[in-house]
Order: sequence, then C-alpha cells, then structure tokens
Amino acid sequence: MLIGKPSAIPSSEITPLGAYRQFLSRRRFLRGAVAAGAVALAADRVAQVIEPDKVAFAETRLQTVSSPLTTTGEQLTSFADITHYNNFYEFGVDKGDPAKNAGGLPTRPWTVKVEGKVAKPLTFDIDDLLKLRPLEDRVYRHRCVEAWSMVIPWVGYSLSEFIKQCDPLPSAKYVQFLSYYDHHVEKWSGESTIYWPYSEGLRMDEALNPLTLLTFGLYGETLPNQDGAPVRIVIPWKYGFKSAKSVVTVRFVEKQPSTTWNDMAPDEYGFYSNVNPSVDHPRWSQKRERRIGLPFYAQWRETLMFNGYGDQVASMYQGMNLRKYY
Ligand SMILES: Nc1nc2c(c(=O)[nH]1)N[C@H]1C(S)=C(S)[C@@H](COP(=O)(O)O)O[C@H]1N2
Ligand SMILES: [Mo]
Repeated sequence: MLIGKPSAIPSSEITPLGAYRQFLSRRRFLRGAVAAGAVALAADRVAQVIEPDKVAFAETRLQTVSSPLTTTGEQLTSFADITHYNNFYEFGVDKGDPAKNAGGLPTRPWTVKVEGKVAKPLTFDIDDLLKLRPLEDRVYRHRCVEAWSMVIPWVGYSLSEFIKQCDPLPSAKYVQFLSYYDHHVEKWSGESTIYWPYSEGLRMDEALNPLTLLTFGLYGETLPNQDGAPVRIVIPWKYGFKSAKSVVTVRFVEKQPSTTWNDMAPDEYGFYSNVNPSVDHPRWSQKRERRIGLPFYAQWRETLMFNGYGDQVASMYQGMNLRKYY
C-alpha cells in the first residue's frame, strides 16, 4: 500500500530528521489524497502528490560546511522534540504552544536593524545575512534554566562575523538583541507579564566569542518559526533564555542593557546566566538536568560548568565572583 511506502527507506537513512520527514510526507500524502477527491487516484497523480514534499523541503534546505567548533559524541535530540518543546512566550507559555501558534510569524521580508554606538546605523536584509559567511553546522548542548537540556545541530556563523560588519565604536561595551514583537501576530503574549519586545544582551567579549552563533537553521534547514525564525542568537555556555529569538534589532550600547528575565525577577535570573551547577536557582537546583527525549531512566545527568564549554569561555570571567555575577 502506498501510504506505507516511506517506511521502505532503509533504516540506515533514518536520522532523527529523516524519521520526521517520513512522518510529514505520510501526513502530506494523506492530505493530498483528500484534496484529490474520493476518485480513484491514477498512478501519476499519486506521484505528484508525493513529489511536492521534496520540493517543500528543498526550499528550506541550507548549504552548510562543517565546523571545528561543533560538539561531538552526544546523541542529538530529535527534530520533533526540538520543534515541539519550546519556550517562545510571544506564542504562549506552554512548551507545545509555539509549535501550534507561531505559523503566522512573517519571516519575509525581514530586516535586522543595527543601531546605537556604531559608525553608522545599518539595516541588513535577512537574505543578505544568510550569504554573508559560509553557514556552519554546529552541534551545541542547549541548557535551559528550568533544568532541561537538548543537543541541537544548529546552522549559522559566529556572531563576531556579523559584528565586524556593524563597525561598533570603542564606546560599545555591550550588545542588546530585541525580538520581533507584534501583538496582533503574537496574540498569546498577554499570557505572561513580560514587557515586550523580548530583550537580551551580552558583554562585548561574550558577543565576540567565536562560540556565540548567529543562527539561521537547525538540522540543515531554515529555522522553524517556533525556534526563532528567521534568525536568533545561540550562546551555548549560557542558560537558554539568553538566546533571543526572531531578532529584529541589534543595539550596541555603553552600559549593561536591561534584559527581559533579569528585569522581571533579578533574584532568579542574572544578567550573565552562565550555566553553573554550583549556583542554584532560588527555587531549584542547577546541579543536574533532564535530557529531553531520552528514556526516563537515562534522562538525568550532571550539569557541567559553563555547560561544558569552559575551555573556550572561562577566561572571560577570570577574577569575577560568579556567585555575585550569576
Ligand atoms: N523572543 C523570545 N526569545 C526567547 C524566548 C522567548 O520567550 N521569546 N525564550 C527563551 C528561553 S527561556 C529559552 S530556554 C530558549 C528556548 O529555545 P528553543 O525553544 O529553541 O529551545 O529561547 C529563549 N529565547
Ligand atoms: Mo528557558
């Protein structure tokens, strides 16, 4: 039976994304079959119904190169989990809400405005940003402040490459990122008491650290809306909330910028928010984390200082009391 056909793909080709595509193509086939009517389907019509699936994926496929900054050896979190267990409060407060509600985010046309302490303000079109540097595959551990984690194959290039193009002035000591905000599109944003737009920020050296990724995709494809399309920041040694999604403004500033979670609850969320197993959140421990998607007996693991990226980032915090600057 044709509906069963995708399962004929050899299991060696079933990557987490491959399995997800099979699931989608099966679903699309069913939808296509309904659209074609109850009339018996001619063989060539069936082929057409299946074919567009490949086209749809081809449009979102990104050309990538491998990266020396990738993390290896850990099992990747499945595409399904990465795209259905999200925090994106503009689209609702439950983990499943962004996947359901972010479909209306208008990701084209899209521009990123650069302002503040720069030689001159600039606006970049997303399609030019995509071409600015070769896109790298970078697998990173992703550790949320709520003590869960994933392993995600992101696609992007170092934020530092973008910052070079922005020509910041010597007075620029911090970078602030602002997310897209339109309460007509993001009708769910009223479910929380956040002051929109979502804002995050980094000290300049953190922003320039090669690990900090300007991120356009995951699993080799453009970002799904719920993961922060069309462009987000990823800072693998910090808690997930530092990584602003769907960025529209990059602002270079002299003083530490105000940031969403730090403003909301400064005792719970510091500006730095480096992953640190020895500094607990006031309401829960940060010593351990639950890896999403693993069987329950294998989920819990020790959290690593700087999420395991200490070799590359610890020197930036030398002499700083990380209990005070949490
Ligand atoms: N604009 C915006 N960015 C955001 C958030 C948000 O609610 N809005 N949530 C943050 C939090 S708390 C986390 S843990 C990560 C989650 O990223 P993910 O859904 O891709 O795993 O996005 C961060 N970036
Ligand atoms: Mo988070």
